[in-house]
Amino acid sequence: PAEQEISLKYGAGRLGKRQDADMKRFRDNRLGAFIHWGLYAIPGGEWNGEMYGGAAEWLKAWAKVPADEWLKLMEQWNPTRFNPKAWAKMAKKMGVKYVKITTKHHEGFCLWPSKYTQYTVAQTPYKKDILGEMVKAYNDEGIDVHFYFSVLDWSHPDYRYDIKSEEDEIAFARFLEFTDNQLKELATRYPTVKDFWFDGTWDASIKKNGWWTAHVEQMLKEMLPGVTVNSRLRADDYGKRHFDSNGHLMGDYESAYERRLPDPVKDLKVTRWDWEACMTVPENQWGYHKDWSLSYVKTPLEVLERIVHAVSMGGNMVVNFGPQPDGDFRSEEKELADAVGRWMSVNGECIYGCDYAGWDKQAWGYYTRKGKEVYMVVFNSPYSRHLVVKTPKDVKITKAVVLNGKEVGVKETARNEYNVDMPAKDPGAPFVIKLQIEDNT
Ligand code: JFZ
Repeated sequence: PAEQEISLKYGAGRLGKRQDADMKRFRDNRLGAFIHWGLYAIPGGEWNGEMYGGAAEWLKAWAKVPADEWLKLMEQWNPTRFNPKAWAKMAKKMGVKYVKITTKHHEGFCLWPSKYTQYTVAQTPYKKDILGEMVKAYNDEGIDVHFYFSVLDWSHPDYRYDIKSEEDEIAFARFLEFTDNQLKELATRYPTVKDFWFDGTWDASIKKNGWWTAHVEQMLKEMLPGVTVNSRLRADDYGKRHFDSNGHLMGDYESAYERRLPDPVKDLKVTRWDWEACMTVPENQWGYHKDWSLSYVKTPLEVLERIVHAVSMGGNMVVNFGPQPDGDFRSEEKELADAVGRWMSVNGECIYGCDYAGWDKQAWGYYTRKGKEVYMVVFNSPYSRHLVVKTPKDVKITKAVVLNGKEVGVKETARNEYNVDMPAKDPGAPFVIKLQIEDNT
């Protein structure tokens, strides 16, 4: 660390990207699915006859439902149409390489039979370890499983939003021990888990216990060598989150891009670290909500563009699903998964293992890159039928081929400027042109 930096006990443990095989796998996967599933799926945004437009997984807060009343929903947790193999096949077909599962959301209900609380799937009519069933089914399809875990826990009497008294301190210390136990339990029961994605870490109580966030990261890494942890877990000695007081990223990848993405021209700084964005399909619904007419629902095309946008800037994209209480997916989500999968099966080469290309963004779309292969992902076809490409100094284009299609013409129009032709027949959907280049930089 440079001299002007302050010394931190709980700051970034590492400078720059992790370069080991597990991190490379995380990064190369690029496309993931989020599964938000919990008791909130049962009311689906409706409480006592009233429909709430806010995020369905926050309904307990919107409708001001006391914890004990909310947790009675456990009596109704019985997803009779749940078919983990079908879930895994759906993910596989969509082309996602990993799935992030809510092991426990803010409500406190655990999808695994935790021995540290009574609020688990084991105490419902379903009884079985539903998380274990998911982990096995996804892993059997070769899909990595990541765990979402909310530290904030509305079911636990020892949780504190802030520490204002000695009593708070004692209660919260018990809570942190409970959380450690749950995390150790998850790491022990499901040793194939590749990643922990922490949430619910924004409260003053946690910011005042930055040491604990560093401890959790270390504990999980000792138990599960190679495991990755998101930046959202972390706070430093001064309660600074994601990036420490010296501006260095904590955890292995940045996880603050939520329902938004960095600007492809102005925010290129993100290409210096690993990051993962996540998105909802309606405006802001993670858990199942009965009424999707309450907000704008993104089309498959808009979802695809966000996936490509993230990868073009060296990030991952996680697309959210909120399964129904019966264990099936709503038709809109099935159709979306199909549409994304159809595109990925033709064009996945420009996503998996790809990174920021380092070329100036053009209005027709995005570049991605894998070593010497540069991909043009075209979302906006120009009337001129020429796709303008500007290459960095000493980089020449020698050939352009449509992925799973024909070669297209390339004309040099000025130094380091080219016109790449559109395919003869307009594909009518986003398409990818792979460039062969001569790189003498
Ligand atoms: C959190 C949760 O509250 C929400 O229910 C969902 O699980 C989502 C993935 O994560 O919501 C957040 C957390 C962080 C930000 C925004 C919403 N943020 O950093 O902007």
